[in-house]
Amino acid sequence: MSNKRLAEILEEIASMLDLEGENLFFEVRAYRKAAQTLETMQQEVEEIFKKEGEEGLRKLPGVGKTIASHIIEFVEKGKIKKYDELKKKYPIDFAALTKIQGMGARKAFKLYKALGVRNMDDLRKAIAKHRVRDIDGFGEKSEQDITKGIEFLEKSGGRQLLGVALPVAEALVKQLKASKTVENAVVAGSARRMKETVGDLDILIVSEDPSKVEEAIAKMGEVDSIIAKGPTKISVVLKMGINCDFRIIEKDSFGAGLQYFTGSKDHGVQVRQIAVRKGYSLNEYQLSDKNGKKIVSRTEEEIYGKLGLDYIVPEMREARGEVDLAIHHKLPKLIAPTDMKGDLHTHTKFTDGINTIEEMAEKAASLGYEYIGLTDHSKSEYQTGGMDDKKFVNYFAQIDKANDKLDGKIKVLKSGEVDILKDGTLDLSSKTLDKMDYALCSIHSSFNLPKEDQTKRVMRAFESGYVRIFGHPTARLINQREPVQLDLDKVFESAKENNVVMEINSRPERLDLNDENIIRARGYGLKFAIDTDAHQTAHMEMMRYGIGTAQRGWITKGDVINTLAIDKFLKFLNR
Ligand code: DGT
Ligand code: CA
Ligand code: CA
Ligand code: ZN
Repeated sequence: MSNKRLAEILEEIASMLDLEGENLFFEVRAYRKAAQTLETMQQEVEEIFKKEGEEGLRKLPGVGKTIASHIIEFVEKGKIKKYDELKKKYPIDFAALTKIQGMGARKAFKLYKALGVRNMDDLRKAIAKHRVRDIDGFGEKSEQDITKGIEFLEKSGGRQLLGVALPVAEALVKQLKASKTVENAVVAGSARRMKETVGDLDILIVSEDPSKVEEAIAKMGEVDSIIAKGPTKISVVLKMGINCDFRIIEKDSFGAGLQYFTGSKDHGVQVRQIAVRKGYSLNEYQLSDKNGKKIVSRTEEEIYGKLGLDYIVPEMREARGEVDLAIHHKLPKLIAPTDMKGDLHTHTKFTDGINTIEEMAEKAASLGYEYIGLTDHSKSEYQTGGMDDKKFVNYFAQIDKANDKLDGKIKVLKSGEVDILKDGTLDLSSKTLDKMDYALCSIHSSFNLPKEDQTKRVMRAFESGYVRIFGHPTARLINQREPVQLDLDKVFESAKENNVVMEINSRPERLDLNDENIIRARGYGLKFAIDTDAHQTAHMEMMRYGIGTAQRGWITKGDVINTLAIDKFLKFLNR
C-alpha cells in the first residue's frame, strides 16, 4: 500500500471532476489538496487508519469526510468506487499523457473525444497519421509540439540535463526573490544535489501569502502553465519541457523543509531513522522530541547537528554511506570551486573553438586561474579542422608568442586532444607528443567496438606512456549516446600503472566520468582533472557542473591535479 498510489488516484479524480464541469471547482480543489498531503507525507495512511481510525485520517490537512471514506475504501478493498466509475467515462492514461510538455488533462480528453486516444500508443498512431492537427484547438504547430514532446520523453525518460535545468531554476529563484511577497526562495531536489539529469525542479518559497505567490509564478516567462495549485504547493509545466514544484513553507520550518525536499528520498529515510533511534521524529516541518515538541526547524545545520551528524552537503545526499560517515565525523572535505587553479581541456579557433588563444587565456585569468591548457584536436577529427604534426608546430609557436604577450599573467600550456585510434595508437607522432606539456587523449570514433576490443584499445594507448589525461573516458552523451563498452576495472588498473589521470568533463551532456564511476576510480587511487572542454570563453564557466559531479563522487582537492598551483603542477607533469 502506498500513499503515492493513492495520491495519484486522488489527483486523477480531481482531473476527471474538473472535466465534468465548472461547478465542481471546490471538489476538485479538495481532491488536489488531499493528494498533495498524501504525496509528501511520511507515515503511511494505512498505519494511521489502523491506529486511529477515521478520526486519525480526518486530522490530515485537506482530508474531510468524503476523502477519508475513499482512503478507507482503498485500504480495505484496494479500490475506490468513485474512481472506477469516473474511469469508465474517462478511460484515459492521464498520468502518461500529461507528462508530454504542454499536455494537460483537458487536452488529453479532447484527444480522446475526437480520436479515441487513450494512451501513448494511441497518440503516437494518431500523430503518425497527422490526425491531431485537424482537431479543434490543435493545429499543425500543436501537432509538431506534441511530436517533439514525445521524442523528448522517449529519449530522456523526461529528464532534462542539469546544465539546462539549473540555470532555469536559478532564474526562477531570482525573480521570485525580487517579488515583494516572497521572503526567500531556494532550489531544492535533484538540482540542488547536482544530479546529472533532473526529473522536475523543486523550489522552496518562504511566504505568508500563497495566493500572491501564485500570481508571481504565473507571470514568469519560463512558466508554460499551472497544472496544480494549493496553499502549500504549486506545480507548473515549464516551457523547457519539465515540471517545477514550488513548495510554500513557513520561515520557521525552512531548514526542515529544505532538508526534506532536497532529498534524496533514500538519504531522507536514513536521516529520519537516526531521528527515530534517538526517540525523535523528523518531518518537513520540524525535528520533534518524543512528546511532539519542537527541537529545531530553522536551518539544516541545526537539524543535522541535533541528530549528532556532521553537516552533509547536498551533493553527497544519496544514501551511499554518507550518513554513517557523518555519525563518526569522518566526512571527506570535498573539493570547492575556489580550489581550481586551471582548466586543462579547451579549444580555440585553431580547430573547432571560436576564440583565439589570447581570448581563452584572458578568460581563464579572469576566473582566477594560474594556467590554461589548450587542447585543440588532432587530425583524425577532420570535421573539427583537426591538426596534423606540422600544424601542431605552428600551434605551439603561437602559444609561445601568447605567453610572451601575457607576461606571466597566466601560463598557457601546450597540449592537444589526441585521438586514440581504433587500434589504440595515438593520432600524432611522438615528436609532437614530446613537445606537449601533457597530452589529453580521447575516443572520438569506433564507439561500438565490443567490450574486450574497446578495453584493449584504451589500455594500449595508456601503455604508450604518452596519455596523461584520459578525456571524457566513456564518451557517452547523456540522452544521446550510450557510454562505450569498457571493462572499467581493467582500464582503471592500467591507468594507475601508467600514471593516467581521469577526466571529469564538465559539459552538461557529458559529465564523464559520472559520479558512480568516479567513486570506482577513486578506489584505484586514481587522480582526476576537472575540465570544461570549452569551445568558447563562456563555456569555461561550466566548471561548476564538473565540480558538482566530482562532489557527488566524494572527490577532495587532493584528488584533483588542476587544483595544484602552477609550480607544483609543472612538477607533477615532469614527475
Ligand atoms: P528528480 O525530480 O527525479 O530528479 O529527483 P528529486 O530528488 O528531485 O525527487 P522529487 O522531485 O520527486 O522530490 C523532491 C524531494 O522531495 C526528494 O528528493 C525527497 C522528497 N520526497 C519526495 N517524495 C518523497 C517521499 O515519498 N518520501 C520521502 N521521504 N521524501 C520524498
Ligand atoms: Ca525533482
Ligand atoms: Ca518534484
Ligand atoms: Zn575536447
